[in-house]
Amino acid sequence: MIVLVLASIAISVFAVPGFYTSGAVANPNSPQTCVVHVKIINYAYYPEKVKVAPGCTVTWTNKDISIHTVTSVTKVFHSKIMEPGNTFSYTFNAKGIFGYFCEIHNFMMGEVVVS
Ligand SMILES: [Cu+2]
Repeated sequence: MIVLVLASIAISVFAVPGFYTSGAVANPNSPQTCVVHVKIINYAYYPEKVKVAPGCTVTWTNKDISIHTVTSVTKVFHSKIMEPGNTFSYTFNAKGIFGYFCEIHNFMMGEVVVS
């Protein structure tokens, strides 16, 4: 009986969503689940700089009241105009430093470091 109770406690602990995943942290051991989120808030990318492992996907979400873009400095990736609430994703397979900006507001800049 005690064993059964302990077993059910253990199952409920491990069944908690997110128990193993930490969301924003890139895990090179499971590239298929590697998604890093960047928010666009108040005319800025947050966080402004993210560091990921090769194979990771970065997803930008426009949480601002204005339209924006995510445009690679070296033309590696380029979102369409993102309305509030829209998302844009790009999977970084190559190592490097990828600067990007907003075509509408040139002062908005961010960076993805793949290493
Ligand atoms: Cu913008």
